[in-house]
Amino acid sequence: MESTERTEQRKTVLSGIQPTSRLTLGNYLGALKNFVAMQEEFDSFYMVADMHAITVRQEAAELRRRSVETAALFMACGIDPEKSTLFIQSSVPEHVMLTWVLNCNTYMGELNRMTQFKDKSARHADNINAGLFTYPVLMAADILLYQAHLIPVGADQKQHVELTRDLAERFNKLYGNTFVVPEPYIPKVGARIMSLQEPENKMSKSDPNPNGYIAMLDDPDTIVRKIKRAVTDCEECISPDRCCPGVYNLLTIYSACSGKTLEEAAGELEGQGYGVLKARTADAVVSVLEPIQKEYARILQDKRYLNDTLVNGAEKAQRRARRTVSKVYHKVGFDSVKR
Ligand code: ATP
Ligand code: LTN
Repeated sequence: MESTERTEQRKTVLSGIQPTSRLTLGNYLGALKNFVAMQEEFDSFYMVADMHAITVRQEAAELRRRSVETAALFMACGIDPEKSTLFIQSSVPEHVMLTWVLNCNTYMGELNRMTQFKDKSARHADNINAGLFTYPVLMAADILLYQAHLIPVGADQKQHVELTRDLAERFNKLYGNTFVVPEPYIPKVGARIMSLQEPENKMSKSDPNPNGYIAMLDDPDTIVRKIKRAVTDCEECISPDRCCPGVYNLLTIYSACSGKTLEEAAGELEGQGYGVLKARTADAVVSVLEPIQKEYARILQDKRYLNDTLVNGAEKAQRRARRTVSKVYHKVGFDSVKR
């Protein structure tokens, strides 16, 4: 096993999603869908980022349940544990071991510039904790531990991957070549799905208004209803340029879920009115999500298989992570005692 891993020639992909709430269509189109496609070509590591989740208060029993459910949803979308390494972040302690070293090589000014920190601290003003501030460093550790080349994420995470690149380059310069410098992989269509109610904001699983997002587990009637109610913000204009954010968002969703390009989708719907756009979009979304929901229900019934899969995933991930941590701990001088 070790030797096949060492001779692995393919590039490595890593990404994660926080189990903070029920995942949305934005998480699917911006991230998960690409995870599935990329596992065919790359050596892929996908994790449920439960350590990231506690930057905002979580109830322990709920976090535990959601972490496993999120892993089941990854599998239902097509993440195949035979092809990818699927694991829960907290089950690989090396993430924390590398984080400390990276923390000591990150400047306060760099973290102060992170827009997600500014947004989240405004939304959770009663709990602006140090973890929320240093969260991008934990994310950098997630990536650098696995020597990942490509990071599939939505547009909002680009800044964090750029920070990771800076930290990798800084460390490599100071201590000699240690980390692969990663690149973000951001899809052309679907990198920023917007709220159905306020199309100038990102569709978010923590939106207090459930009509703003489509949860991946919403039933077909709910999906149809939410899309029917979506804000359309201009006269009858269906066009692949972004003149009207609400309409453009629906067109993007239709395109990403039907496999058509934006131009093909706009051409097909031109002159047809928003009723038709909404009906086609709802049909396309239901036909993507319904099979995932059935598979999710099936996987969740076999808790033992699910747990075994996550144990295997953690062991496989840890083998890779340990190699990087040993290298780093040696370089910074943390191996003074020889056992
Ligand atoms: P929250 O909104 O609660 O902060 P989130 O929905 O952004 O959370 P994350 O776990 O932070 O969820 O994101 C997981 C992945 O999904 C990231 O790669 C992120 O870029 C992507 N993503 C999240 N929302 C969208 C969206 N609306 N459009 C496209 N990609 C998205
Ligand atoms: N911070 C990410 C989730 C995440 C992640 C990662 C994504 C945690 N670790 C490593 C890519 C690579 C977010 O979406 N909020």
